[in-house]
Amino acid sequence: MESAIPLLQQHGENIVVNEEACKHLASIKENLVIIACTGMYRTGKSFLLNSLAQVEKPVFNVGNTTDACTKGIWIYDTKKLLENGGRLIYFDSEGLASLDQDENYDAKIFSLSLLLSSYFILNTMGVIDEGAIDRLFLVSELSKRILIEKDQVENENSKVKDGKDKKDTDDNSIKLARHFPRILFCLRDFVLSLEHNGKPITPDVYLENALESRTGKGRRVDERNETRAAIRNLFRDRDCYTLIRPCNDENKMRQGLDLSSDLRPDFIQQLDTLRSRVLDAAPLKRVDGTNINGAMLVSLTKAYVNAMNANVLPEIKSAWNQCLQEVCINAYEEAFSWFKSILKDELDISNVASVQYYYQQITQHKNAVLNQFNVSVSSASGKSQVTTYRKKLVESVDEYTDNFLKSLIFNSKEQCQSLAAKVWKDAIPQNVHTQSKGDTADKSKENVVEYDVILSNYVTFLSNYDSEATLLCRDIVLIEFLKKMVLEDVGNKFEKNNYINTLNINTLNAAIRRKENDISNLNTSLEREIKRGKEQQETTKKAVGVLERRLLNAEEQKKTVNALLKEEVRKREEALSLRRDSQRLLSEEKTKSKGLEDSIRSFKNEIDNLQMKFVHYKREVDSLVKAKEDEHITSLILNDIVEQVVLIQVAEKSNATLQKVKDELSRSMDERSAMAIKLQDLMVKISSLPEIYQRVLFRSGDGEGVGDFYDQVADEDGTSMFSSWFS
Ligand SMILES: Nc1nc2c(ncn2[C@@H]2O[C@H](COP(=O)(O)OP(=O)(O)OP(=O)(O)O)[C@@H](O)[C@H]2O)c(=O)[nH]1
Ligand SMILES: [Mg+2]
Repeated sequence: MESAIPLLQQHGENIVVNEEACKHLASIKENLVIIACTGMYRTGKSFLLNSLAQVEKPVFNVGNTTDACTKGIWIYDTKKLLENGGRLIYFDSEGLASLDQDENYDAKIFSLSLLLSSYFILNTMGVIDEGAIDRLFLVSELSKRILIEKDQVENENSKVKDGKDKKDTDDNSIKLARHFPRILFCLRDFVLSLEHNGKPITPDVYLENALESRTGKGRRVDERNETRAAIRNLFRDRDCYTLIRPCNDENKMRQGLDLSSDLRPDFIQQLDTLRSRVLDAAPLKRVDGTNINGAMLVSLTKAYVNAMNANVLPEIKSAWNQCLQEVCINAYEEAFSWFKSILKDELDISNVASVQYYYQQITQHKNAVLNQFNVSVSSASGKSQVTTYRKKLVESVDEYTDNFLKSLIFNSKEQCQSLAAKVWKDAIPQNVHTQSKGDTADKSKENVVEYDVILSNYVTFLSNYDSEATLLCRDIVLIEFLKKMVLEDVGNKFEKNNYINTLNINTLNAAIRRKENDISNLNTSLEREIKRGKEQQETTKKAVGVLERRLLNAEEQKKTVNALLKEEVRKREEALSLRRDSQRLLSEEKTKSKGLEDSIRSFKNEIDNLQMKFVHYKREVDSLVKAKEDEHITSLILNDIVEQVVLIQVAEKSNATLQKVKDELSRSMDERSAMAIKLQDLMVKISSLPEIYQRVLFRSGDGEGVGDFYDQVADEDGTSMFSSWFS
């Protein structure tokens, strides 16, 4: 807000509330601190408020003529929040006792400033003398001009009759005081030193002194004392502050003071002090213990103004109740219209699939709307109006919810019904039967075919309908529709046309008979199939039995073959071992036999030589003996003989060795024969094996180059030897 705007203006006999100001105020959600300034006209009230508001450019008009400048009540929203959280708003009011206003109007403006503010600055010029008290006579009127509640009027009347007017007015003032704001007496152009009985006093003390009843008699004295008492009774929290003249230059004062350049430094200092005092002391605006926000202030203002315009006394409680009611109504309407808009925005026949889904959604929105209402009326929580309107909101929401659902159902039904009609028309050919012509047989054929066609058409209809129908009433409309249309359709097709029905029945009967024959044939062939199947089953069973037995045998055979295989492997290993032994023995025997034969041959030769020598020597000995008797020769011969004997002995010895070798050879031959017999047995056993084992037994590939056994034997010893062994 760049400048102050009028809140209340005089319009003829009435006071008018400015809607622009109301709109602005109603937008203020924060609690308010309202500082109002009132007092005699042309006493620098607007100037003071501009100074307090610390604005570069004056926001309240300041006049420099004798004509009253401010008319009605103006407001300026500083948009600042004080430490107590209140948004600071200044009220500037029209001066009292101006030439162009009557006492009644002044009283109304004065009363409204009081009733609407939380901090009330009463601006007066100079000291609080008798004249100043006279000028404040309106205060003494307040208790008669403002009611706390209606019953008070009746009480007032009865009490006046009882002669208790004075005392009861004071009592009423005391009650009224609870609803009145803190007051600051701002004494302008105050030049005197504050002293009492020669001692310096504070402005507050000065005020209290000034408000004390004066002694003396007479109507004027009583009236002033009455005003003093009214001030004391109505304003329990009182402050007083003095300000010097802002400027010594009369011309400047007359032309209007410039807040930035014309003011005396002392005045500026006093203003600063006053500002901080006021802002520290200014409380939140409260009524009946409740903080007031912008909308509530508007409501109260209107209530008071309406009462005044109706020439009835403004009634605080009634205005407050009205205010609460309006707050609740506004909160109710705001919340309810939000609820309605949410429903309209979020729920329609395209997304509400079922009533259950609808109520689930509603529950969420309902909680939100109640929450919103509670926040809006939080400042008035606990008041009966809040409870009433919360209940009303719940009822309205429920009613709207039900109606909204009804409208959804209605719309969904309409959509489904028109859709069903359209889709039916598209999917179900009309007047099929009436169009069909031809002989009975053809018609029967046609009608038999038509069952499938009809079924297919129905399926098409259902599919098309399901894909586009809104879920909420889809099924119910479909059922209703089908009830009507299918009966009608079927009626059209099968009842209304008796001829075709008969044809259909005949055709159907024929078809049924054909089908029965078919079924009978099918049964017969089925029985045959079953029988054949059973036989096949038996055969299969047997085959399975055989296979199982074969499998068992195979298993057994497998076991036997494995055992045989193991046995044959063992035998083969044994045979191989034997073969190696035999080979080794044969080799040894061969070597031995060769040696022996050589020895025998050499011994035979030696023996032959010896025998030849012996025969020779014997012949010589015989010839010697025969020839003769020479002892010497005989001796020599004897020596030779001895020598020959020795040789013979050697030969005999050789013969013995030869015999031994022969024996050895003979024994070796015996062993070889025994070995051959063993081998022969083995070969007999081997030859009794299946050929495959023989092949396995004698196959080469063991890494030692062992070939076929027979071949090996033949290779090493020749066939003659092998044959000799096995002969
Ligand atoms: N003597 C004196 N004059 C002042 C003071 N403050 C302002 N003025 C002058 O008083 C004249 C009136 O000032 P306003 O602020 O318009 O007075 P007002 O009380 O608002 O007048 P209305 O709205 O007509 O009642 C102006 O010329 C100011 O310059 C002051 O403290 N002392
Ligand atoms: Mg003014």
